[in-house]
Amino acid sequence: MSDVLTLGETMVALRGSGPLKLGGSLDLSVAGAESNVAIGLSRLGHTVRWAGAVGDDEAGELVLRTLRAEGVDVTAATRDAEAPTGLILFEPRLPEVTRVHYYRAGSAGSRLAPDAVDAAFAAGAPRVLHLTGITPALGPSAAEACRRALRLAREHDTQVCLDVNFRSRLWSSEQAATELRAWLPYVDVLIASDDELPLCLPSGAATTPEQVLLDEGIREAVVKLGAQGATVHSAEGPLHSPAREVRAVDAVGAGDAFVAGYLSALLDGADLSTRLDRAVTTGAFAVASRGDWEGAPTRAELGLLKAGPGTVVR
Ligand code: KDG
Repeated sequence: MSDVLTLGETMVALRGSGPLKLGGSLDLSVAGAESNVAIGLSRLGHTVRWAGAVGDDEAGELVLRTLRAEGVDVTAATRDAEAPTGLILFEPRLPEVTRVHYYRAGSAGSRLAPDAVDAAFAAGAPRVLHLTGITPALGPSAAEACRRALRLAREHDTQVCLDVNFRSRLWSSEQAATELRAWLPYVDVLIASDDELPLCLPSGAATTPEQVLLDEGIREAVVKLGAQGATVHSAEGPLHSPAREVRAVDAVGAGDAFVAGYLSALLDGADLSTRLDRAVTTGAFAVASRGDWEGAPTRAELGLLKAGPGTVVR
């Protein structure tokens, strides 16, 4: 049994250093919101299974080797001989603005089959299932795989964490709202940025968004506020944590790192304040490092953020 099961698309990632149309060199890695969370959790000492699909190609091999090297269990991952591994290009266009280009329509990840989820649960039900709103946007099969995972989680008493992660390039806000609202009865921990919250709410809700979510049965509604930190809403009321101050290098992957920190402390049995504290800490590591997941801290490194500028650790 793993602590966490997650599923979604992981792509080959190419990162430029300036405008893509000018050419130049690109760094090769992998990226995917759910596998970013999986790596973050694995570095913090948790057992994680990733059940995505990759093509039967060298790009898929890169994805699987990378996840294996990071200690993520990929035994439930599938290879699709009929479709390629997806590709994502990152174009840092301004110091604070990165453009993303997807080449993932019809990819193996978008064709993830519900059977793969059965196989992942058959190997042992996890304590936590982590899903994002990206996977159901990829195609009907991937959406059905998520719905299957939600039903299996309920059958096995597995807690469910959903990170809304709205991607306007993949679907409309109406499509996202219809799908994700239907998921809410299965969700224990909902994580969203403040601008994503309305996607999860019935229209015309009379009270605060967070209260509506709690009334819907969400146990913890965690709202990411970027540089302002994050607030968790629960039956105990709201609890806020400011963001950790770091020199921002690359915000891509910060939300996933935040989720990894939050779930890590939840798995440790820590209270809400500790969950939030670890989440803003791991989020800050991601902001301070280039790449989707490369800067994720190990448990021993969590304290490094307290070291002052210019510190050399010998
Ligand atoms: O959170 C970072 C990821 O979103 C990104 O690297 C790739 O999963 C991705 C997506 O769909 O945008």
